[in-house]
Amino acid sequence: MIKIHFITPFKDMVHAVIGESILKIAEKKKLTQYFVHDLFEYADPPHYRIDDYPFGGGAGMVMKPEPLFRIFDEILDDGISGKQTRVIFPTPDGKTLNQEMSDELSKCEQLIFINGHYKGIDQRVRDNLVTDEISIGDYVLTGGELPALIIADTVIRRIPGVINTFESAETDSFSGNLLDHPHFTRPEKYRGMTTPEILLSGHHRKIAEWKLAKQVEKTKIRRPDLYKKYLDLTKTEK
Ligand code: 6GU
Repeated sequence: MIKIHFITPFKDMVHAVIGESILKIAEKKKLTQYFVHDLFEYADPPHYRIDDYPFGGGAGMVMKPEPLFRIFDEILDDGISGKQTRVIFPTPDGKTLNQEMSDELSKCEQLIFINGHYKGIDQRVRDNLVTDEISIGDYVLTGGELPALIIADTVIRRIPGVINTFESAETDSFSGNLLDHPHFTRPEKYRGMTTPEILLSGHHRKIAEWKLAKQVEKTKIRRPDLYKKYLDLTKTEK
């Protein structure tokens, strides 16, 4: 069972996401266990500040180191430090997330997400506690909760048993460097719009060929970068 911690000043935001849908089912199935740590509980009275002005000046506040170090003292006190643990800091200046990174993280015993804020977190936390700095793309968000939850979601769905058929996760976009093919379900004809004949033919080999052709066609148009990877890979396989 993988333990996933979220350290956050906005715990309701985290609970809202982990308390629904597949992430919740994963916990019910005892494949995951979630811990949400409220950063404010580790700040000093009487003001319980978690951020402060940056030394040297500049715009924006910086998250203070003490509450974060205290939470880590506590997590490590629980005797879980020896296990395979990764400490993830979602940040726009991190390495861009991809499927390979999610797959690797899904094999860890414990993940700790530090949900920070764009303008920063004291560098000593990054230097001494964080193992992985991950960005979810080239755009700016208001805080670390959404990216942490997105990263966690991509990791959790790769844990065997979380998604009903492992095949379903295997055949999604990005596995094999191809995007997914189109899908159709009943009704066969709707408001004059039809389903491709081939999918109704029952001819398994031809259907598989059609799906692959559609995947290749879509990838070539939408993601030339992935298409190149796909070509290079199929070349080396041959
Ligand atoms: Cl991981 N955090 C924030 N705050 N903004 C981002 C991001 C992460 N990745 C892209 N933009």
